Amino acid sequence: MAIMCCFQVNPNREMTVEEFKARLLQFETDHDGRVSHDELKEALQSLRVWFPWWKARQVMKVADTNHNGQIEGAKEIEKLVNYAQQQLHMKIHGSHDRW
Ligand SMILES: [Ca+2]
Repeated sequence: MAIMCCFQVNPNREMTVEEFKARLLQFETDHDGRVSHDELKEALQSLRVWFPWWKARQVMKVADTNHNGQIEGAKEIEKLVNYAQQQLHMKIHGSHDRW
């Protein structure tokens, strides 16, 4: 896909919350503003996270607080970011307040 070439994030590099969110939105293919398990899996895969399917499942368990199968809204996304930082050891920083 053409859009992929313009937005490369080095997975070993530190990134901001905004960059992480942008990365997620890149894989948010149905453009409903929410991130499904499959979309999350694709995003994790692109960040070279091991076992992306399983990790995405773990993230959904933690972050999908209303259990609708989608990560949406500031609260759920904040949980997703926290999980990525703490469990996936991604170097994401920046304020969560802006979400
Ligand atoms: Ca949800």
